[in-house]
Amino acid sequence: MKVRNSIVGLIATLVIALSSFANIAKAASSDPIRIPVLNWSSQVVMANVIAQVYEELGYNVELVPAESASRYEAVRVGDLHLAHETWQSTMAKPMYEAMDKGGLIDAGSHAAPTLEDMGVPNWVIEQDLCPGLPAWEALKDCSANFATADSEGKGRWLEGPQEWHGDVMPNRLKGLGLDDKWTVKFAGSADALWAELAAAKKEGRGTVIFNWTPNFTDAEGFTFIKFPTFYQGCRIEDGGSVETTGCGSPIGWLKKAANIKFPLTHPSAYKFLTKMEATAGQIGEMANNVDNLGMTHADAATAFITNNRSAVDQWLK
Ligand code: TMO
Repeated sequence: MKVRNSIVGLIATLVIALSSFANIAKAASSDPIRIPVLNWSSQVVMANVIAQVYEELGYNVELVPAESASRYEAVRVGDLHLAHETWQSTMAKPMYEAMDKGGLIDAGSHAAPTLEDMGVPNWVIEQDLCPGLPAWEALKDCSANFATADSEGKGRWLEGPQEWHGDVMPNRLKGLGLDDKWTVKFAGSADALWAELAAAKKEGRGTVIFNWTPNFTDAEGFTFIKFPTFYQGCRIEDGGSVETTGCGSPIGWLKKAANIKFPLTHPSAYKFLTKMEATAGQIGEMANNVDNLGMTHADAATAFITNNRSAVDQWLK
């Protein structure tokens, strides 16, 4: 009898201990995981992919509108838990600055090399609207074919929103000595870039836009202009001068970052983030689901997970 009582007591103690452990674990992870949402399709779809996987894992998730550069400080102080698409060319600096202050950690890279730069749809080359492309020197003699109503008689570079990378492209034109022939206009959104591609094609006029790879345009044919080779420090923002800032963009990495406490507060979620290594094809697919197929971001994410279930399961192992 006595033995039995003590076994019952032991089991009761264990049950209490286990349930309070479960409560602690639950308390730690009931803080919703805050994922930044920006303004280009693959980033937003990937935010939704991660959110849907985290919900499968039992976490609460919040999608939080954010800006490209300031998001790293938000991750550092814990207002956001992660940044899942960090493009080396335009986001390495704010990420490293947050890391240097302490509070943000590198959560590894995706399996895709990246490039963000100015370029042309392939038909601009096929129609010979700027003989000599993709070499940047060709731009010296063809600007007239790229003038628009808002470009003051110069050729127009349609940049992305200025929030993405400030004055890198206006400085590029100055660095190359092309600013008397070309001018930069900033698009209000990524969609405005895709609208410009369609409009220029329809009107049969030249167009130079900011674009990136991986993207849905990889499948349609887009050629990046070959600028002088990038090196660390060539841009004005990195300490360079007008003599060096004509450099092109680097072929870079695509990284993930997290708040330093994320591995402790949401361990399975952090592990998934580190193991998720999206390929160029997968990132292109995320963008294509929205920009070509017209899905909502949430539906695009669900379709992506269904179509890539074995990869997602691999990232969950
Ligand atoms: C940041 N982006 C991928 C749009 O160049």
